[in-house]
Amino acid sequence: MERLVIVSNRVASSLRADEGGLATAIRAALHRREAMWFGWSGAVTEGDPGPVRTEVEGALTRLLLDVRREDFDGYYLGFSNRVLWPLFHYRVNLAEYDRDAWAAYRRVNDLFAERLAAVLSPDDTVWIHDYHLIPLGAALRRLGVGNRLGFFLHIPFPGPDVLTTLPVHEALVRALFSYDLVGFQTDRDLQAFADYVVREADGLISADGAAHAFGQQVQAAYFPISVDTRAVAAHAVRTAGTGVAARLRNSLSGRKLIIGVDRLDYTKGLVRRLAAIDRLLETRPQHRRAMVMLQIASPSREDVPEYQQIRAELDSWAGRINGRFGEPDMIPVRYLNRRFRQDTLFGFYRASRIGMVTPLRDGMNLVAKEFVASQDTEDPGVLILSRFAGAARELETALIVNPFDVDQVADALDRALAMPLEERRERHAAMMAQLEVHDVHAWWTSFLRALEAFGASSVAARPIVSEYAAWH
Ligand code: ADQ
Repeated sequence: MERLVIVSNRVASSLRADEGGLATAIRAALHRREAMWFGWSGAVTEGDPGPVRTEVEGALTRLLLDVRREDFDGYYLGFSNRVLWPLFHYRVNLAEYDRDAWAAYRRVNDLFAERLAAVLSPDDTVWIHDYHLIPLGAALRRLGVGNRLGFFLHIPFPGPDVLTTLPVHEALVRALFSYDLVGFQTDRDLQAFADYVVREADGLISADGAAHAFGQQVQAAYFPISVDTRAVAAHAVRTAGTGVAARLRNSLSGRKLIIGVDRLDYTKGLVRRLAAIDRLLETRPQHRRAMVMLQIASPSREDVPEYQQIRAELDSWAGRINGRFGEPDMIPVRYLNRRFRQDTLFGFYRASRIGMVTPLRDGMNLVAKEFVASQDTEDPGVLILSRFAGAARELETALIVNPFDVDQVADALDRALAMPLEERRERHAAMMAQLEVHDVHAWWTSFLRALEAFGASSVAARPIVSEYAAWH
C-alpha cells in the first residue's frame, strides 16, 4: 500500500490538545491512511545523534530524530528563525545572516535526508513542510531518492527585492526545483516565486504553471491552508457555555469582548494592536466602560533576542493602557502569556464581539479562520483582519485594515463595536460559506491529488491545479 510520509521540523505528540495550526492541519492529512511522520524529536545531543526512534500509534508511525546541539543551534535558532523567518516576513533588518548558520542548516537537512532515505519505500509519497526544510528535497535527490516529493511553505514567499538580500537566495530557490510540486499559501506568494524565477533566475513560467529555471522544472501552485470548519464550530458551541469560557462571558458584565490570540511573535503586529486600543480609548471615551480586550500571547522562541524584546514592549503597553484608562472596578486590557486548549479558545472566540487579527505579515493565519468558524451565526462577532495576512485573500468581508495605520485600526474597532446585527450576519455568512467549502480537508486533499498526479505525469495534473486556483 502506498504510504504518505510527512516531514516537518517537529512531530506533534498524540497527547497535546493545545498544539498549533500546522500540527492540526498535518494531523488532518494523516487521517485514515497508512502514514509516517518524520522530524526532530525535540532533543539535542552533545555527540553523534543516535538512531531514529519509532513510535507506532494505529496507522501512524512517528520517526523521531535527535540533532547535535551545535548543528541545532545554527539550523533552528540561527538560520531558520533568525534569517529565514524575519526575511520571509519582510523584516530584512532583523535577518542576521552568517555562513556558519547556513552550513549548519544544510548539515541538518542532509542528516534528515540520510535518515529518511533509509526508511523510504519506492511508492511512498513524501510531503515536506516549511522553511526549516527547503533543501531537504535536493538532499534526498542527491542520495538517489526517486519518490514523489512535495513541499509546502507555510510562511509568505517574499518578493525578489527582499529575497535577494539573502546572500544564498539562489541556492535556496534552486533547491525548490528538486521537488515535483511546490505549494504556497496564496496567489501573492506564487506570484512572488514566479517573479523571482523570471527576473532573477532568467527562467520562465509555462502555461501549465510549471516553473523552468536552472535547467530544471517544478510545478508550483497555491493551496490556502484552512481549519476543520465543522469541527471548530461544534467545539465552540460545546465549550462556550462551560468552564473557563463561561466564566469569561460572565465576567464581562455586559461589556463587549475584543479578542486577540497569537504566538508572541514580532510578525503578529501586537504592539501596534495595543496602540490601536489605546487610540480608541483616548479618542472615543464612550467605549471606555463598554469594552474589554483579551489578548492571549503564548511565549514562543524565547531564546531569540527579538522575542524577549517584544515581550517586554507588550508588558509595558498593557500596563500603560490599564494605568491610563482602568477604573477600580474594571481594567480595559487582560493580557495573558499562556497556552489554552484549542477547544477552549474556540469558546472564547464565540464569547467575543470582535476578533483582532492584525499581523504585519502572515502566511495565512488560522486564528482568523477559527474565529469565524466559532461564531454564533445568529449573532456573530466581527473580524478585523490585516490585509497582510494570507487569510485576507479569502475572508474579504472581514473589516480589512492596514495594521501599520493605528488610526485606521482604531476606526475599524469603533465601527465593529457599533455594527448592526444585519451587517454582522451578512459579513459573517459570506466568510462562513467560503470556509465551509475550503476547509483543511480541501487543503490537504488538493495538495496530495496534485502531487500524486504530477508525480505520475505532469500533463494529467494540469486541470487539478487550475481548478483549485480558479476559485480565487
Ligand atoms: P503560526 O504563525 O503559528 O503558523 P497561526 O496560523 O495563527 O500562526 O496558527 C496558530 C495556531 O496556534 C492556531 O491554530 C491557534 O489556535 C493556535 N494558538 C495560538 N495561540 C495559542 C494559545 N495561546 N494556546 C493554544 N493555541 C494557540 C504558521 C504561519 C501561519 C499559517 C500556519 C499554518 O505563520 O501564517 O497560517 O503556520 O500554515
